[in-house]
Amino acid sequence: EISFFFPKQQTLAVIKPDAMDEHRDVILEEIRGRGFTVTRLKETVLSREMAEEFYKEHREKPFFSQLVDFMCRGPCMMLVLTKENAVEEWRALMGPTDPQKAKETSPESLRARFAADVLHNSVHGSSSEQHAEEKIRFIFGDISTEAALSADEESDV
Ligand code: RTP
Ligand code: MG
Repeated sequence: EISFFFPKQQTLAVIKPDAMDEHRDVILEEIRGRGFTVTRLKETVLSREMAEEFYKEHREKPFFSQLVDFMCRGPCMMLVLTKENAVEEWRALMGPTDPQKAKETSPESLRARFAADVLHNSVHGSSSEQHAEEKIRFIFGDISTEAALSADEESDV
């Protein structure tokens, strides 16, 4: 089993507003089926300010205001996922940003299956371990990494 070589890691996953009504449960099933442990879980409607802060790296992009509108238009599901190599594995399960590309290169991925277009693309995942730590702290406050890594499934929704 190759995962033996990877340390346990945490990543932040978000089920975006476009996927909450119809695809939330199947995405959660898929997450657990792929061996991720959901160590934190919360449903929340982001304020405009929070959405802007969450995606501040993209402030200068032409799609920024659309992205912020989209992210706070309804509830999101925020999850901390724990697994060996979680950051990379969750990005792989999501698939490429653009679902058109996802359909070509990774038809099994969540974005290939559920996303409508490059903006409304159903899921978010941290792009690095450092990014994950920062965003988990932003969304959940200062949770202890060690406690989260040893925790069993938790659902406080
Ligand atoms: P994410 O951060 O949400 O996990 O997505 P990502 O890394 O695959 O893509 P990123 O470049 O970080 O873009 C963040 C989100 O902005 C929206 N987007 N819209 N209209 C567009 O061309 C465009 N490009 C990106 C998507 O919602 C994307 O996930
Ligand atoms: Mg990104």
